Amino acid sequence: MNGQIRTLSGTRWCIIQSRYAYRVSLMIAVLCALVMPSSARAGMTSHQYDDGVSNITLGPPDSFSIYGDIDMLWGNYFFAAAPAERITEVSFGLGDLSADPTVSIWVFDDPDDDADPTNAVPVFNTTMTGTDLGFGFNVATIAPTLVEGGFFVAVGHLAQLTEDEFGDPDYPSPARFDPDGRADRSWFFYDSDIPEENLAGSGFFTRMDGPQVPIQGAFAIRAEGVVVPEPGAALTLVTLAGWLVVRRRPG
Ligand SMILES: [Ca+2]
Ligand SMILES: [Ca+2]
Ligand SMILES: [Ca+2]
Repeated sequence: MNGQIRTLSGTRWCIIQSRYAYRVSLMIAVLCALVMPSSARAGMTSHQYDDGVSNITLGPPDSFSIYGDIDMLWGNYFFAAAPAERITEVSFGLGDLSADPTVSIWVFDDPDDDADPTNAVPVFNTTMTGTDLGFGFNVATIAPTLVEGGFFVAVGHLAQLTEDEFGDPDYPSPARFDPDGRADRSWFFYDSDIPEENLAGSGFFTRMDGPQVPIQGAFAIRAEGVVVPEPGAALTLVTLAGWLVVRRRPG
């Protein structure tokens, strides 16, 4: 009898385990179905307007020599994948630089997402030594920086005033751009000291398709990010995981 009871008990246990295993398998399948679309969106994203051949550079005109050194900021306005991204890498092409080759890297989030960065808010900045690599890119790995909707990624450099061999004023031409890229997402700013907290207050700024721009194009500035999972998917995951734990106790 004890043996039969053990057998029956064991059989019943096996059935329960089978049902439990079936339920678990089913729930895992549902879980995967719900999470997979989110995981697919949660991959790396990249943003760029240039085609890899950015053969024109931009710098202050010689007529600016009355102002001395010119602080420059130039960048591209992008839209994050929904609902948000964390930007992890900024890469950029450069032309010739000042004797001090320091460049600054900036990420701004635009609160009204209107493709105009002049009211965008700086959310990340750092500096590094820049190099004119021709069509190659300087690469900056940055602390993951949250952006939502429209955001602006820019590079800054102080264009120092020097003289050429004829004694005429001479500025470097550090901002590399691609005349084949869309110009309506690229902007640049000039001032003696760019007010990054209030770009609209810069002494001069324009979109790269503005009337004062002789050659239009898109700056050779790219950004990479990681999509932030949607809160709804995360909540579903937690809820189902909780259900699995609760159901497991009777087994
Ligand atoms: Ca090109
Ligand atoms: Ca924004
Ligand atoms: Ca704006």
